Amino acid sequence: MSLIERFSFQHLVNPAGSIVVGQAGIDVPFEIKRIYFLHDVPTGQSRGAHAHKKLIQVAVCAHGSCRFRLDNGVETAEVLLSKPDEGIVIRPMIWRDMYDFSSDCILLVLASEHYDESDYIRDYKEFQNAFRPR
Ligand code: T46
Repeated sequence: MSLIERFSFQHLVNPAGSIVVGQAGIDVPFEIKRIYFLHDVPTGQSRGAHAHKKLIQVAVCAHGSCRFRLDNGVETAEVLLSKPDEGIVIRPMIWRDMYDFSSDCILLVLASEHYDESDYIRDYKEFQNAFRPR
Protein backbone atom coordinates (compact mmCIF):
# COMPACT_ATOMS: atom_id res chain seq x y z
CA MET A 1 0.00 0.00 0.00
CA SER A 2 1.28 3.45 -0.91
CA LEU A 3 2.48 5.61 1.99
CA ILE A 4 0.23 8.42 0.74
CA GLU A 5 -3.24 6.89 0.71
CA ARG A 6 -5.57 9.43 -0.83
CA PHE A 7 -9.18 9.78 0.23
CA SER A 8 -11.80 11.45 -1.98
CA PHE A 9 -14.89 12.84 -0.32
CA GLN A 10 -18.09 13.00 -2.30
CA HIS A 11 -18.40 16.63 -3.48
CA LEU A 12 -21.85 17.93 -4.37
CA VAL A 13 -21.25 21.16 -6.24
CA ASN A 14 -24.28 23.36 -6.56
CA PRO A 15 -24.82 27.03 -7.51
CA ALA A 16 -26.43 27.48 -4.09
CA GLY A 17 -23.26 26.22 -2.37
CA SER A 18 -21.31 22.97 -2.23
CA ILE A 19 -21.47 20.04 0.19
CA VAL A 20 -18.63 17.63 0.97
CA VAL A 21 -19.71 14.25 2.38
CA GLY A 22 -17.98 11.26 3.99
CA GLN A 23 -19.95 8.32 5.39
CA ALA A 24 -18.54 6.00 8.03
CA GLY A 25 -18.34 2.41 6.89
CA ILE A 26 -19.32 3.36 3.30
CA ASP A 27 -16.40 5.43 2.05
CA VAL A 28 -14.61 6.38 5.28
CA PRO A 29 -12.89 3.04 6.09
CA PHE A 30 -13.80 2.94 9.81
CA GLU A 31 -16.53 3.89 12.26
CA ILE A 32 -15.92 7.53 13.23
CA LYS A 33 -15.65 7.93 17.01
CA ARG A 34 -14.20 11.44 17.10
CA ILE A 35 -13.81 14.50 14.93
CA TYR A 36 -11.58 17.47 15.56
CA PHE A 37 -10.13 20.30 13.55
CA LEU A 38 -7.07 22.51 13.76
CA HIS A 39 -7.38 26.21 12.94
CA ASP A 40 -5.54 29.47 13.58
CA VAL A 41 -2.18 27.70 13.37
CA PRO A 42 0.47 30.46 13.50
CA THR A 43 2.60 31.02 10.37
CA GLY A 44 5.69 28.81 10.49
CA GLN A 45 4.31 26.52 13.19
CA SER A 46 4.80 22.77 12.76
CA ARG A 47 2.64 20.18 14.49
CA GLY A 48 2.46 16.42 14.71
CA ALA A 49 5.81 14.74 15.43
CA HIS A 50 4.18 11.53 16.56
CA ALA A 51 2.69 8.23 15.41
CA HIS A 52 -0.31 6.30 16.70
CA LYS A 53 -0.31 2.65 17.68
CA LYS A 54 -3.91 1.83 16.68
CA LEU A 55 -5.67 5.01 15.55
CA ILE A 56 -6.76 5.38 11.90
CA GLN A 57 -7.63 8.84 10.67
CA VAL A 58 -8.77 10.71 7.57
CA ALA A 59 -7.43 14.26 7.32
CA VAL A 60 -8.56 16.97 4.91
CA CYS A 61 -8.13 20.71 4.67
CA ALA A 62 -11.75 21.85 4.69
CA HIS A 63 -10.34 25.33 4.04
CA GLY A 64 -6.87 26.59 3.12
CA SER A 65 -3.90 24.26 2.92
CA CYS A 66 -1.11 22.49 4.79
CA ARG A 67 1.47 19.82 4.12
CA PHE A 68 1.94 16.40 5.74
CA ARG A 69 5.19 14.45 5.82
CA LEU A 70 4.50 10.78 6.48
CA ASP A 71 7.10 8.23 7.54
CA ASN A 72 6.51 4.47 7.83
CA GLY A 73 9.94 3.74 9.30
CA VAL A 74 11.34 2.86 5.85
CA GLU A 75 10.40 5.74 3.58
CA THR A 76 8.98 9.23 3.85
CA ALA A 77 6.60 11.06 1.53
CA GLU A 78 5.10 14.52 1.48
CA VAL A 79 1.62 15.58 0.47
CA LEU A 80 -0.07 18.96 0.07
CA LEU A 81 -3.69 19.09 1.20
CA SER A 82 -5.40 22.02 -0.47
CA LYS A 83 -8.83 20.87 -1.63
CA PRO A 84 -11.87 20.32 0.59
CA ASP A 85 -12.72 16.98 -1.04
CA GLU A 86 -9.18 15.51 -1.23
CA GLY A 87 -7.89 14.01 1.99
CA ILE A 88 -5.56 11.27 3.12
CA VAL A 89 -5.97 8.15 5.24
CA ILE A 90 -3.33 7.85 7.96
CA ARG A 91 -2.96 4.28 9.20
CA PRO A 92 -1.39 3.16 12.50
CA MET A 93 2.38 3.36 12.97
CA ILE A 94 2.89 6.23 10.55
CA TRP A 95 4.95 9.13 11.90
CA ARG A 96 3.43 12.47 10.78
CA ASP A 97 4.59 16.05 10.69
CA MET A 98 2.29 18.86 9.56
CA TYR A 99 3.62 22.22 8.43
CA ASP A 100 3.17 25.07 5.92
CA PHE A 101 -0.28 25.84 7.31
CA SER A 102 -1.96 28.70 5.43
CA SER A 103 -3.35 31.32 7.80
CA ASP A 104 -6.91 30.32 6.79
CA CYS A 105 -6.30 26.56 7.15
CA ILE A 106 -8.96 24.43 8.79
CA LEU A 107 -7.58 20.89 9.01
CA LEU A 108 -10.47 18.51 9.69
CA VAL A 109 -9.70 15.04 11.06
CA LEU A 110 -12.01 12.01 11.34
CA ALA A 111 -10.71 9.51 13.89
CA SER A 112 -11.47 5.84 14.54
CA GLU A 113 -11.02 6.11 18.32
CA HIS A 114 -11.68 8.43 21.21
CA TYR A 115 -8.74 10.53 22.41
CA ASP A 116 -6.18 8.36 24.21
CA GLU A 117 -2.72 9.75 25.00
CA SER A 118 -1.39 6.22 25.57
CA ASP A 119 -1.94 5.51 21.85
CA TYR A 120 0.65 8.16 20.88
CA ILE A 121 4.34 7.50 20.21
CA ARG A 122 5.98 10.90 20.56
CA ASP A 123 9.59 9.71 20.66
CA TYR A 124 11.08 9.09 17.19
CA LYS A 125 13.61 6.54 18.51
CA GLU A 126 10.80 4.57 20.14
CA PHE A 127 8.94 4.69 16.79
CA GLN A 128 11.99 3.34 14.92
CA ASN A 129 12.62 0.66 17.56
CA ALA A 130 9.08 -0.64 17.07
CA PHE A 131 10.16 -1.94 13.62
CA ARG A 132 13.29 -3.70 14.87
CA PRO A 133 13.21 -7.47 15.48
CA ARG A 134 13.61 -8.31 19.20
C1 T46 B 1 -2.90 13.73 14.66
C2 T46 B 1 -2.76 15.04 14.00
C3 T46 B 1 -3.18 15.03 12.55
C4 T46 B 1 -7.04 16.31 23.12
O1 T46 B 1 -7.16 16.48 24.34
N1 T46 B 1 -8.03 15.67 22.42
C5 T46 B 1 -7.93 15.46 21.09
O2 T46 B 1 -8.86 14.83 20.50
C6 T46 B 1 -6.77 15.93 20.39
C7 T46 B 1 -6.63 15.70 18.89
C8 T46 B 1 -5.79 16.58 21.10
N2 T46 B 1 -5.95 16.76 22.44
C9 T46 B 1 -4.88 17.48 23.18
C10 T46 B 1 -3.59 16.69 23.36
C11 T46 B 1 -2.53 17.76 23.42
O3 T46 B 1 -2.39 18.22 24.74
O4 T46 B 1 -4.53 18.65 22.47
C12 T46 B 1 -3.14 18.90 22.58
C13 T46 B 1 -2.51 19.00 21.21
O5 T46 B 1 -2.53 17.70 20.62
P1 T46 B 1 -1.35 17.23 19.64
O6 T46 B 1 -0.07 17.84 20.04
O7 T46 B 1 -1.41 15.75 19.53
O8 T46 B 1 -1.85 17.92 18.27
P2 T46 B 1 -1.24 17.74 16.82
O9 T46 B 1 -1.81 18.84 16.00
O10 T46 B 1 0.24 17.58 16.84
O11 T46 B 1 -1.85 16.32 16.31
C14 T46 B 1 -3.23 16.18 16.07
C15 T46 B 1 -3.74 14.88 16.72
O12 T46 B 1 -3.47 14.90 18.12
C16 T46 B 1 -3.08 13.69 16.14
O13 T46 B 1 -3.76 12.51 16.54
O14 T46 B 1 -2.72 12.70 14.03
O15 T46 B 1 -3.44 16.12 14.67
